[in-house]
Amino acid sequence: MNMIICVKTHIPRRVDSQHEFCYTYAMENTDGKTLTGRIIKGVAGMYDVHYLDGGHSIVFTCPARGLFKLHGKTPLPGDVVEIINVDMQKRTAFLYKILPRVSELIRPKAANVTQAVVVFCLQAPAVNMPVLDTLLVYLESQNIRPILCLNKIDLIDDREISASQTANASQTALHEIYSNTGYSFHRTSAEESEGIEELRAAISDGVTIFTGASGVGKSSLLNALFPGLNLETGGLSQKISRGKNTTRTCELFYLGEDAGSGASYLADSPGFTSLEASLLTNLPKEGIDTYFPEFAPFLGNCYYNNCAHRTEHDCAVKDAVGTAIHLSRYENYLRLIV
Ligand SMILES: Nc1nc2c(ncn2[C@@H]2O[C@H](COP(=O)(O)OP(=O)(O)O)[C@@H](O)[C@H]2O)c(=O)[nH]1
Ligand SMILES: [Mg+2]
Ligand SMILES: [Zn+2]
Repeated sequence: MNMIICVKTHIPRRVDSQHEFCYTYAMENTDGKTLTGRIIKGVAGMYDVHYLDGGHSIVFTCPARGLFKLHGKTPLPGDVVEIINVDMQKRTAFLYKILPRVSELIRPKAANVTQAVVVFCLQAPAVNMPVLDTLLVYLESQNIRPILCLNKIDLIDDREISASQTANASQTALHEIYSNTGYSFHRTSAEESEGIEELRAAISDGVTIFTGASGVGKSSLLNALFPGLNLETGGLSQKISRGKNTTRTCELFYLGEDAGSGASYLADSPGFTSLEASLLTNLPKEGIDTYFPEFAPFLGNCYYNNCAHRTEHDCAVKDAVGTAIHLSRYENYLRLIV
């Protein structure tokens, strides 16, 4: 029988906690096997770990309480983990090790998110451009690829669009604002099943999260994309889960495995109400300009090496505003640096 002497040597030399720790967690690794899976859900120290056994999905319920607290690390949905003491009958195991993270999101708390579908709409609620750009910068800073999704296009009245002159009021203008960012731009209606196939095709392997303000239709879109999910819509689930204090983490849904590529997972997220404030405090203070992809061709060409692209003369970024860089994006950049 193969004994795991847990991580005794790594923990602080406090006799009490060490004893308690080892009593609780120095378990026998009954079959000597370590499996690698992905955390899809975590509630109160218990984690659901998804494991693929030759294409067959198994979810193990794993305790981890104590282990990661001692190491100052909390397991998150999306974490790739090693589990031991695997009981195939009971579907239980023990969370043993968190593998290094590629990215970490704070809202909702999730690890290794590879791309984010950023959902917004023109009405009910109307998109807030500074908040949208703040979110995009935040995702860029976390190494998460944004995918833009304008939802509720069924509500857009064509006659109004042609009459409208303001950037916020027309989908064409919105598309234009992001045309040089390289972000893919989808138009959808969860209500009338428009653009759903195209959006589904954009969801690749890895962890894809749906984010955006409350009420834009994230859960509705996920239900339209994957009818088996049965997520609650209309803000109901948010209110309930907030009461239970579970809004800060999320649950991943396993979508399947593509031949040749890895497994893919989806995550819904509760709507944010004060996203701008919470993200701003977590934004890096430097290099904001590098998180605007359309600035990239101009960044080395300013007169000053440390140009903030504000009041400096001979600024290549400012020169590109109105052509390669949309004014709306530049203005929101300025908001973030002052
Ligand atoms: N007209 C219209 N309403 C939608 C669409 N998508 C979602 N909704 C409605 O918008 C409200 C919020 O949707 P929900 O999916 O809960 O938004 P979430 O908070 O982003 O998850 C619900 O009443 C939905 O029925 C859409 O494409 N068109
Ligand atoms: Mg929702
Ligand atoms: Zn400049």
